[in-house]
Amino acid sequence: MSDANIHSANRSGGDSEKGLDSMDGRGCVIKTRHGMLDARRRTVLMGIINVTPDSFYDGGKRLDPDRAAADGMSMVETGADILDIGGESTRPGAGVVSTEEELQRVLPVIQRLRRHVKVPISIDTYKAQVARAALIEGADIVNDISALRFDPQMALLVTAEKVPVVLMHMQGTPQTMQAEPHYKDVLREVQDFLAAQVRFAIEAGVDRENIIIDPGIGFGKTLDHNLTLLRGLPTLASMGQPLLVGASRKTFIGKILRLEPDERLEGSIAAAIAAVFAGAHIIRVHDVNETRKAIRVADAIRFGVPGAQR
Ligand code: 7PJ
Repeated sequence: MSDANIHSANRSGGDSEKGLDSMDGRGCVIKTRHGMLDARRRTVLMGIINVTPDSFYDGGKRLDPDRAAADGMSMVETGADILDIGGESTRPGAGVVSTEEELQRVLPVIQRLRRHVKVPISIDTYKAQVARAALIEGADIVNDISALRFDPQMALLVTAEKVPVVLMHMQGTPQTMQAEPHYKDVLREVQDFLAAQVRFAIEAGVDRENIIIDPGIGFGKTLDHNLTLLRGLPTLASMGQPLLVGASRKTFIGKILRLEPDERLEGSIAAAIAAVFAGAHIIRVHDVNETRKAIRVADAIRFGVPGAQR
């Protein structure tokens, strides 16, 4: 593996610097077919590319695969460590897309990106057939919002392919999830769900080090549920798996600020930084350039700047 493929801060730190680091290194390093993601001393940033007509923020912008791939390349130039490609909107109430349609949307984008970028690519799908085709075209990570529940073939696929998989919590389905989200203890229930799905994945043959967990901000959650989960991230980080958080431009930010998706950048950055300090390892965002700058400062506060004067 070449140095260019190692997405890490490459920095050695003494024990005295462990203060804000919730992890002892366990669950912080993810190996992919296109290099290693090392979140021990820097936050890993995932850029979102939705190839859909109806995603709530970037829907319709990237149906042209050349445009989608160009956007992905500029995300990498401005600091994306992973590109997450999705072909079906999972916004509340969105319609289901056929496998054929989803494939036609995502594959040309993955093919183009694979020729031009070295960073790992993740495929945002709960369909094993879509994930399989994406992996063949050079994708590296499966991002399954159903945490291996919607397609029984998915666990077999990620086991056979030995690729990292994101297990995300969701109450209900994208069609029903916002109807009446209900929990007795949202943090406890999300943690129990993720622990159960991690166990299920391991029993199916997935390596523990390939399992990334995600509380699924906005997926069957009220404003209060989302805030409780973000506040409770240290509990989820303590499960010992890499922790991914996606809050970018979501409705809960709109509810706090009374702003539409295109006006939620500052709120999204605040949520990203709060997640970073609460122990998230990977942050999934629409706005890579802006979020990367904020996270660089947050990471410098957490870990120091390599080579900085005392
Ligand atoms: C998430 C996702 C998330 C993971 C979406 C949106 C809705 N995958 N896919 N986590 N959200 N792992 O981008 O707002 O939070 S689609």
